[in-house]
Amino acid sequence: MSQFSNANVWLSDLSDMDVEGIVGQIEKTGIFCAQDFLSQEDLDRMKTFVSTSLTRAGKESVSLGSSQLAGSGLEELAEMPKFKALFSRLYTAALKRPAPDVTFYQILRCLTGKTVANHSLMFHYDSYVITALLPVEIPAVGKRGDFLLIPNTRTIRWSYLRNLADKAVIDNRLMQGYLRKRASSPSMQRVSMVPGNLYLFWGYRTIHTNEPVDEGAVRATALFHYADPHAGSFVKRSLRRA
Ligand SMILES: O=C(O)CCC(=O)C(=O)O
Ligand SMILES: [Fe+2]
Repeated sequence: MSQFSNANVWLSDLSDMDVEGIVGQIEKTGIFCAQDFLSQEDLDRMKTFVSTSLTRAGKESVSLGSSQLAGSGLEELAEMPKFKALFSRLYTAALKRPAPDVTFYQILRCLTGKTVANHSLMFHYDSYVITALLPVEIPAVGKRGDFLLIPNTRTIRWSYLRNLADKAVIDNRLMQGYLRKRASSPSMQRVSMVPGNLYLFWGYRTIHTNEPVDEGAVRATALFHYADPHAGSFVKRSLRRA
């Protein structure tokens, strides 16, 4: 079977009404799930890639960027015109603005070993408007590393300093402690992700994180982040340089 056969069919059939429907669902429930986005073949190739990467990393957690994904299939997905178009279509439908060029801030996060805790329960807002999460491997037993979210708690800030202020509110011990306590309460939305499904949410607007997994287990997720509202910000550039 050809690569990304399921994804191709789903993306080809997606009408503008469907895209509006996805936007509506993310606004209302915080997250949209496209089931079986990957075929078993696509998943197997990615799983093999994860396992090789973890062996290379000494069986500890590792995050790989776009330049390190050759052979995984994820770099091919990121270049697929129909996949890229999904993001610009969602952007325009949601923000009623022309969409910027689609280039992804892409990562493959592989969590395992003693380092799992360092990469779990770190609540944050992403720097990008749209986040797509593609679980490749999720433990079948023990702690599954559920995805936790409090959806759409802020609007897109067109001011970079306002964005930094929001981030500062979340990124401190007191708030992280509060959110961790809330993690087990019903007020926190929880998604037990299924490998091969594609999950879409407003990463910039949503407080989110993942729960840990057991040391001996593997949790691997591919992330596609799109559209930094502050890409052209003079303040951002100035601060980076400082
Ligand atoms: O792996 C996950 O479930 C979420 C990761 C995430 O939010 C991120 O890398 O920005
Ligand atoms: Fe994130």
